[in-house]
Amino acid sequence: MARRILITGATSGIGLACARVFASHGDDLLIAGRRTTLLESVKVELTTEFGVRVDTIVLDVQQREDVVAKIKPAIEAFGGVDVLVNNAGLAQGLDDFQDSAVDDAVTMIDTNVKGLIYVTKEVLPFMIGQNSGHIVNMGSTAGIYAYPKGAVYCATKAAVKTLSDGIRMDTIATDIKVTTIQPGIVETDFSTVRFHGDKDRADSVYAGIDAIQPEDVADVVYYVTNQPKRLQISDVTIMANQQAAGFMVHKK
Ligand code: NDP
Ligand code: 8X3
Repeated sequence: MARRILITGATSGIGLACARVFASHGDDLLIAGRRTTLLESVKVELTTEFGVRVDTIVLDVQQREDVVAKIKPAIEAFGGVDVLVNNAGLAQGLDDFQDSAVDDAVTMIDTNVKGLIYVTKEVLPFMIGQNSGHIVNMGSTAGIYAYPKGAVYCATKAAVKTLSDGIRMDTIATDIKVTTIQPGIVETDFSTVRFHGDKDRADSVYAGIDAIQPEDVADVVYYVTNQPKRLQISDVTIMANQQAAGFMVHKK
């Protein structure tokens, strides 16, 4: 039976790959992101290719009132939700903390931490009401191993892991599952966004590394959401073969 999957940040990278893998298995999708045109093109692609239902929410997860106004009606129209993939997120800048922009820090905290909280608070009542559901939060190896010039981004991803663990505890009396996915270096638009559009600098991050591809992460997300009811995968860390810790990579 088709499940109902809500994915934030489904317009590119890991979120888009997740949308594709769920749709390819016949699941229906409620996809969110800020870029309206991309959301619509993903909808057309997935409905045409896989015949699944795809609803869209134009949403900036930083905007609390917007999240509150849009998520609940969208889920009601969609008929409920079985899986939430809290994937929307970003890094801004790569600078020594003392030189970093406070505005960048605010954007990362508002998106990666507060946005995740706003969305989850709107979705959880549906899951609690049906006593089932799975929340998959996109953490990072950056949340395990801090690295130089990434203090705030790493802190936001450590917060994602801690939020997952806390929500898992608080919903222990329900059949809801909570998983943190902690990927290492994944080749997406992530670094272009981090460097404010500097594509050459972004490309240099992935040069000499056979980086993880977004589809690799999506396959893991799909896997963790397809386990028996008795089994809950609490967290998964995924690294490139040339990676041994956060920013510790061996370039060839
Ligand atoms: P991308 O830049 O390709 O994708 C980021 C997605 O997040 C986009 O769909 C974007 O959509 C969405 N997004 C960003 N800000 C907002 C916002 N305020 N409101 C709603 N959606 C938002 O990067 P990735 O796919 O790599 O990143 C996805 C997640 O994976 C992030 O949480 C990131 O931290 C995490 N991650 C990435 C790794 C990597 O190496 N790439 C490794 C580990 C974790 P739109 O712009 O349309 O709003
Ligand atoms: C993204 C991975 O190592 O660039 O979370 O921070 S890293």
